[in-house]
Amino acid sequence: MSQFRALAGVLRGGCVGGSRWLQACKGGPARRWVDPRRGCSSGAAPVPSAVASSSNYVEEMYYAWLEDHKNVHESWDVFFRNIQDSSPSGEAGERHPSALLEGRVLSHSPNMAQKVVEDHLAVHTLIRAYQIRGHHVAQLDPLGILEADLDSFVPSDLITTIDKLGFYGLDESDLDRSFQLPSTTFIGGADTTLPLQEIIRRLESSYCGHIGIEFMFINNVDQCQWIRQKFETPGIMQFTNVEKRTLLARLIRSTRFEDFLARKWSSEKRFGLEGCEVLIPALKTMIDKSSAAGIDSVIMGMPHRGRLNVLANVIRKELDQIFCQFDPKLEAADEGSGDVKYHLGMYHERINRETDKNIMLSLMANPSHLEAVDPVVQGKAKAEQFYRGDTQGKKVMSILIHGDAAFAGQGVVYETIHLSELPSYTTHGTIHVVVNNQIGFTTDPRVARSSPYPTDVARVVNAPIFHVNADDPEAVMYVCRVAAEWRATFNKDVVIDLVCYRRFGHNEMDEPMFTQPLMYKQIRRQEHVLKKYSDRLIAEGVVTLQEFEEEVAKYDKICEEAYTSSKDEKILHIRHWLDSPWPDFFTTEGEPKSMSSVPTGLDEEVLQHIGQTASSVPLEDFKIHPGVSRILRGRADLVKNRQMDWALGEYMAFGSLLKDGIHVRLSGQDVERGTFSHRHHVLHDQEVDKRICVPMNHLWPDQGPYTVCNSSLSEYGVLGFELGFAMASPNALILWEAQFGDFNNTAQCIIDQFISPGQAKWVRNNGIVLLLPHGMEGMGPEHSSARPERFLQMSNDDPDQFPEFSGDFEVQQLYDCNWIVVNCSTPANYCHVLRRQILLPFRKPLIIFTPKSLLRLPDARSSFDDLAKGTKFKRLISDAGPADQNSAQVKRVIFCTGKVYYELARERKQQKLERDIALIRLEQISPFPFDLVRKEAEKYGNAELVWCQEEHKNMGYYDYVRPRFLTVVANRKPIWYVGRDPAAAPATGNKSTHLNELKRFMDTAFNLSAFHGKDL
Ligand SMILES: Cc1ncc(C[n+]2csc(CCOP(=O)(O)OP(=O)(O)O)c2C)c(N)n1
Ligand SMILES: [Mg+2]
Repeated sequence: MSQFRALAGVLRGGCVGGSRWLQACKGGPARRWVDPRRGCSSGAAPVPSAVASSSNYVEEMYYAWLEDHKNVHESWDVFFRNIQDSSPSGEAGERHPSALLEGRVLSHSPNMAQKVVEDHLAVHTLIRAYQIRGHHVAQLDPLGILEADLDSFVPSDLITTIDKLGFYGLDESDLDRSFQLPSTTFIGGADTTLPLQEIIRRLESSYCGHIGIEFMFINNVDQCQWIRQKFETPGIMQFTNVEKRTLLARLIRSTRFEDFLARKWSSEKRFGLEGCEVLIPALKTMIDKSSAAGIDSVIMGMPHRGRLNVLANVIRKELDQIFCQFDPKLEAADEGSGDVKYHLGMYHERINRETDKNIMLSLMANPSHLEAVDPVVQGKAKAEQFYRGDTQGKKVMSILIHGDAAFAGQGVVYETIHLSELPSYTTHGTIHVVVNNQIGFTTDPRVARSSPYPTDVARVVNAPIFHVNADDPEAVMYVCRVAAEWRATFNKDVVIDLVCYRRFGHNEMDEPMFTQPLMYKQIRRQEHVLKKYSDRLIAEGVVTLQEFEEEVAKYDKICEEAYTSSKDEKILHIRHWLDSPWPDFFTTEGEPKSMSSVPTGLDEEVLQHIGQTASSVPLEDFKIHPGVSRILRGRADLVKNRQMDWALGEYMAFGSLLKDGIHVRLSGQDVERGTFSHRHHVLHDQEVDKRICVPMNHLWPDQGPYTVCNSSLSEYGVLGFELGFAMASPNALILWEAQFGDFNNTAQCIIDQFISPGQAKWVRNNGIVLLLPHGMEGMGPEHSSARPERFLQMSNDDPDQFPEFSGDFEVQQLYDCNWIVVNCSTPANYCHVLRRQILLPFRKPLIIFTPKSLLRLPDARSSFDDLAKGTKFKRLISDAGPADQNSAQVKRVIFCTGKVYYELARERKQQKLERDIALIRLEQISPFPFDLVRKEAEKYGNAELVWCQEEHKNMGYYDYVRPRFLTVVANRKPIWYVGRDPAAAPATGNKSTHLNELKRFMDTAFNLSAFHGKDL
């Protein structure tokens, strides 16, 4: 608003008033007009409506114009030309100024001038209308029967018929009149004026042909101009014969690959690309252009449709490796359960033929869950950029391919797109390609989305959207070229909407006529794009029929030969489909380099150094908040006493890993400070806006980098992102923290589909760490439980089998599990488990239930001794009190995990039962420490075994630990349950109920006759 006012003031005071302006300008340079494309003239005014009504002014302008047409602004030039052209015969050729003015201008000038100005404004508005709404009438549907924007309505400001000119107060007679083109269009090329007819023709061709562009919502004027220039400049969409032949060759490969699969495996699901064969040349064009711009690594994510074709013809996976996937008899060579062929990933380095440069292409493995892979791809791309120092995305980029229904319907698309501009999450521009076959399984778009296009979600980040008719391969290549240039120029997301069709059913077994009869009647009539394009190139003389047929035969032969050699394949190597190999981390066979447990203790001086940094402000003249100052002083006191709280324990873990050059990245909502205000990893100068200090990055000169970043308020997107980040390198500790543990369920898909089964499906390790604040503290149904039961239920260790391991039990067990679930009760053990995560010779996801009240509980502190050299992570913490000394007399052993230990310990002390009851903490819940639990059970051979948890009986750990305890004691003893009753909600909303529940189960825990006479 204020800017607008300031501008208005300048205009009022400026030389815009009639003859005053002319006089002032007369003394100026002879030519004061600037190229309208670059903006407004500083000293000249185009036809201003109010001014134009002044006959004096017009007269003066007219004389100036007669002297030399270039004396006046181009708009006045057009104006006088129009008047001359529309003068009665005789006058037109008459050069006597006063006669013309008297006859045509002076008597009519107010009306005439007004009309000319209005017409010009109308034409400007018309141009803008095409730029904004032209895409609504673009011919995007190859079938010619559907509306890509789900609306047959034609905007009234587009000139689809001559009578529509009336909308602007124009009519047919105006078609030959020339109009000045505004600076916001490039349709004129070198011409600054064009006849109306030509203006409309060019607008129609730029905006209403096979390409529909949505970009006028972009707030940045330069970016809008850039797009206008790319699509409006006459003749810009031309291709050389060589380019056309390359395009044809790629289309042949794409089409014939699908044909080949269909011929050989007619009844196999493969989710063919038929109807969008152009996707392959489209991706290749983007990659060519990006390679030319300096990109040498492209990370891609895509759903089922056309995936095998992308693997074959874009990534260039060996065809025999793809074909052998169809052999049902092949046995898998690797551990794990594997995945179906259209979910597997791939990683391949090759030479880009167009640029002769090396390029790494990887397609991430993904689950069936549509769009779930999007944030994972972004995280992986970000990590590669980070480790390569590619701070602007000039070397590494991501491409995401989507289905139309999924892109519109899945919320994770929004969550991912919303990361695109955030400093710690941006990948500096993603090219999104939507395979818009105008159907999702059996569902029509009109009932699948409320937005006009499936791509509207991308508008929120000002990404331009290029809709294109997929049956026009050259139009598709053009938008791909522009998209790649856009990404290279602006480092922002861009969307290509390939409007196509699906030639067959959802998969090859499906009958689409059940649900889309008319659409499929049309599809059956639809000529194949390869046929259409080859006919066209043959007609143009770009290729001969013989050349075309030879190219087809050549590729068919390649497929046949690969098919033959695929039959020699005896074993299926899932390892060959790895999307993120870590070559130096494993042996050449992909095995861990050692299998022994790792000491995770630290030197005293390291602990002291980290402790001091954690309690100080490493920058000069940096004023922190007094509250933070108090926290740092508290830390300093702890360090002086060789003690640590939770935050210090975390500091010790991160700091010591950084010392070894490990990258540590902690991401999640409000992680910088910590939801519970305990962490304070980022200090804020109280006097200088946005000045921050991350002490963790000031520990050692050659330390690894520490990244701590508050994320967007998303779990699905951000956890997926961090999982992808953790894929890039084994030498990084990547942690995602939920604000409260239960919020992990909005990221359930990432947990269920990637984290739990990732290695089993795709033979890839991942060491992501989830920090899930958990604990029943009377905070209500939410904010209490991180749902341990869900994680434990997915743990793959056998409850009924006592494992017989040779070698190092702890490490072997970790190696065999799908993930590690811990609930540490001390800061030292938390530090150990984080360090173990990196020091292990393999990577497993680590789920940590983290405390809330324990963050500050004095009893829950650790001594530096607990982290001293030679110490290690304790999977189980034995009782070290009187019970331990008289184990045979102990009547009850209570096993527990996490915070409830402190409540039990307090109560036991109060009731003076320390000799009778042993308290044992399970710190690593899964994989279950069978060996250590057995030792404890044997040690307290005369005692009852109790499992105590604060969670409700149908939640928490009970269902997981119970069968394992029974396996340990060979079913000879019961394991009694103490805890809250079963419930539907994870916790009560009522504080007093919460306390009553606590009291009740504490009473049971310490009532030594509670289970007497009870049946098992
Ligand atoms: C999250 C999720 N929900 C449901 C499905 C089941 N499903 C598989 S494909 C599909 C239709 C997808 O349509 P679209 O995104 O347009 O892709 P197309 O198959 O048309 O290429 C559905 C609903 C799924 N795979 N993932
Ligand atoms: Mg679809």
